[in-house]
Amino acid sequence: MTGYQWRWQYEYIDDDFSFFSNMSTPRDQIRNRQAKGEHYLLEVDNPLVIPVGKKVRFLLTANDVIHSWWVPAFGVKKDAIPGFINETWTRVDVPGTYRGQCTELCGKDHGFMPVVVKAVPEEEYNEWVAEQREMAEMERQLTEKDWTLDELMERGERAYATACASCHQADGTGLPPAFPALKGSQMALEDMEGHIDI
Ligand SMILES: [Cu+2]
Repeated sequence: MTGYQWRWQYEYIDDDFSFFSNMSTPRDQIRNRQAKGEHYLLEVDNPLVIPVGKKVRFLLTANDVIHSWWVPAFGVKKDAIPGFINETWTRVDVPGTYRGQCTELCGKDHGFMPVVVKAVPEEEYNEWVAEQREMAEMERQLTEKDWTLDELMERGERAYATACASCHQADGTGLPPAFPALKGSQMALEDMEGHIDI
């Protein structure tokens, strides 16, 4: 797994697929415009899924600053450090949903990159892995498809909303001075190659 500001990426090295796990608590709950849910700040779009009754080995690193992967119920708390690979393991015997958090202060949204692990019976796990592999294969084939502008914009909006909007804001105005506005910036309007590269 890889820590990012501010999300986790889970890579199933032997099975050729990976995904990002983003906090899914609605912004309206955080800003007190809506009642807080049962798993406030401890819920994600894509949980890590592991089989029960088996030792599961984790390799941890990070892509920007030091994070730390912590699930109290597993007794696991391990730093994820750029340029290093740490390892740890767990064995979960009771199926269920387990929750944790990043536990190394890693910047503005440190409190917004929770960990959710779903431990499921092995058969269910194998089915899930097969599905994920199929989806990853489909995604690889999509790179050969001719996209319409509407399709691209829809995908772009989804990616922006989950990966970029927490700093750059939905309307691109950013949070200066730490996160300058994209809207109207030289990077967005003039340096197209540099923009795409980032
Ligand atoms: Cu972190």
